[in-house]
Amino acid sequence: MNNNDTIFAVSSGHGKSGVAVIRISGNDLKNFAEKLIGCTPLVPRHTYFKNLCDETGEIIDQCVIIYFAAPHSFTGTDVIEIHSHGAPAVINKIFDFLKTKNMRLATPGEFSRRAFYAGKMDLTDVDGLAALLDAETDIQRKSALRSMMGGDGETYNAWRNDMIEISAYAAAMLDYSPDDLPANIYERVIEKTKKLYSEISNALSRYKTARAIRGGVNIAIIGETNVGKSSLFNAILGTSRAIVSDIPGTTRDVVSASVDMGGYLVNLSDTAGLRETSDTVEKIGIDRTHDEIKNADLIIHVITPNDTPNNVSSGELLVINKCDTTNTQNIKNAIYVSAKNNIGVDELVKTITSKIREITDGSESGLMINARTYELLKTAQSELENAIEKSDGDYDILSEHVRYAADAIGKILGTISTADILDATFSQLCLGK
Ligand SMILES: Nc1nc2c(ncn2[C@@H]2O[C@H](COP(=O)(O)OP(=O)(O)O)[C@@H](O)[C@H]2O)c(=O)[nH]1
Ligand SMILES: [Mg+2]
Repeated sequence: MNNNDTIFAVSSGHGKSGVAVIRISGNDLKNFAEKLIGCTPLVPRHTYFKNLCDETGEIIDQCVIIYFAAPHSFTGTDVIEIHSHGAPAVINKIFDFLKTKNMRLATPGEFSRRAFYAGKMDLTDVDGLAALLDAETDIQRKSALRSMMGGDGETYNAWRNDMIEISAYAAAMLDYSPDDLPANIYERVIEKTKKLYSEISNALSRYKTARAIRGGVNIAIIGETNVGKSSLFNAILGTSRAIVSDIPGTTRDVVSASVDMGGYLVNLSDTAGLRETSDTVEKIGIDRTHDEIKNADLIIHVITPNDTPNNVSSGELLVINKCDTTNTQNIKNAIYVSAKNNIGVDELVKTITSKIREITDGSESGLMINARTYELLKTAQSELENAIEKSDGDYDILSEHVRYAADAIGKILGTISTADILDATFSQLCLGK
């Protein structure tokens, strides 16, 4: 990959569409843009409606063309955007034409990589962009957008600057004899380090919820056989995904589906009913149910009006199904529904949504932590802990550990980067980004 190459790709979606946006990035595209548009001098960021012609003068398509002069572009290089009709034949013809101009197809994420090198984005912005392109629900959109627009980068930069300051300050203390230093200076530096430690620990404790927003909240429907778990699963989804029958032990495997509940992406699972069984296959299903329970962020525990809620753990949402078979609704904190007759299901979905809101605790406004940033934050946290626990008045040790912590944050931002980190981050992105 050469940063001096002129690259191009379709930046809009793939497949047939009304309009396709083809983006070109290169070091000096002014002359090419002038020829393409047939106008000198060009006004950058101005839209030109033109017949786009190939080198023989044949019209390829009617297009809107925009020229962005460096550094005021997505990549920081010169950029041309061609808005053509979205037909594959048009796009292919434009690509063929561009290839004759010594340009090549971009690799996935290559435009963003250029933006990163030009200082237009840090790695947390790139993570945010990747998450935004994947966003399926409104909450995911918000959380990703915040990260992409630099909200996360700001927090990380502030932490890193504080760490560099503490480390440099501690190192400077070494040059003075203790008698020349103000009283309590060591304690004051430690206090600052502790504050950073607690802020990072706080962010880390939200990882599970941040992950739930990004990957979806795991919700499992559990209960004994025949209480109506599969019926409820179908009623929530509004489709007949799981098999419903009055034969106990019908559901033997976990059936999962993704559903948008109040803007949250939910991975809803219907499980095998919990009971003693000698059936080998059903036993495997019940083991899987137990795994599902472990993984769940929220459990919906279903019983019927004939059952007593003995085995319901705290934190589980108690649902009493088959409410059509009883006139009494006297169990507190339970939600009465009839999956079969679609009674109370909307209420249940509302309750689930507010539970999710409680679990995620407004995490969409916090740092968007992914697997990469999680590991590096853990490193920063443990280095700060070392600084607090192990320095014992020794400025050298204090300075060193806090500097390691600053390095970890630098890696999150990409200020300190290795080829591996960059490759992993940019490869999340698709072609044309
Ligand atoms: N009366 C009544 N029967 C229901 C209701 N929901 C489910 N059932 C019946 O209960 C039986 C077991 O349902 P199913 O969803 O397979 O239960 P699961 O074993 O817990 O998954 C089926 O015969 C359903 O038709 C309900 O709300 N009212
Ligand atoms: Mg079932």
